[in-house]
Amino acid sequence: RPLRIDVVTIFPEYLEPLRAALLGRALDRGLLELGVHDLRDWTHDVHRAVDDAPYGGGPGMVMKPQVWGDALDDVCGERTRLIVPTPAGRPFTQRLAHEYAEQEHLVFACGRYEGIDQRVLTDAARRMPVDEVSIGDYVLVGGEAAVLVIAEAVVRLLPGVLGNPVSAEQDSFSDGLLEGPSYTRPEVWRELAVPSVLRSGNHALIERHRRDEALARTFHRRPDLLERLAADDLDARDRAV
Ligand code: 6GU
Repeated sequence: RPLRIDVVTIFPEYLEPLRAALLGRALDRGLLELGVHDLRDWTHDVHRAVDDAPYGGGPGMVMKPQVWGDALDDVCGERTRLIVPTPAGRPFTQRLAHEYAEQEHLVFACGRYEGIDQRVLTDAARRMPVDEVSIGDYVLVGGEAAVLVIAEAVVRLLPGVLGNPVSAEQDSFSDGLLEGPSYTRPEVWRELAVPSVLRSGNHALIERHRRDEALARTFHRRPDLLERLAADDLDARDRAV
């Protein structure tokens, strides 16, 4: 069964890249279904207003609950997982990407302005799982770019989408570490040599070398990931690095 993804946004053209490259191929091959919907199709007034001033005052505008309520009533189904990109969400991770890849139907609700009236999400959560997720500690203008990121991370995990399924298992994060460097021919380029162990043919030594490089890179760039590695994921040889 294909994964179905629906996106509700006031900028449907922003989601056009979803039909290109990797995701476009998954669509063509029937592994993925995609619907992109203009939120303004559910507006009630001649001005097609989607936002209003915030209760309690303050800067910015808040997206109106009636419009979002009607849109989600139409787009969501019995087996929908609703995903709301927001910098105030919980972190989107590779673990969550795997979870989403197992669902039947993902609906992304893209907020702009200062966000969506919280009652929309409270109401939706009466009928379906609702995740507010963030793709990192910085602020975007709206959720659209985050949907491109999340959808790509999820779709590449669907069976049949990647050419070579082992490559997903060897990704950064699959073992809790960043991936180390890669090399291809020539052996020496601009006086820079490929590490000789990679040309030794000794597969145990090569595995050990790659593990050492991954540990060193993770230590320097993402020490927080090492803290989280379970004690039993590190062997005595790892600890020596
Ligand atoms: Cl998921 N949405 C928005 N609007 N800003 C973000 C974000 C998401 N993640 C980081 N910044």
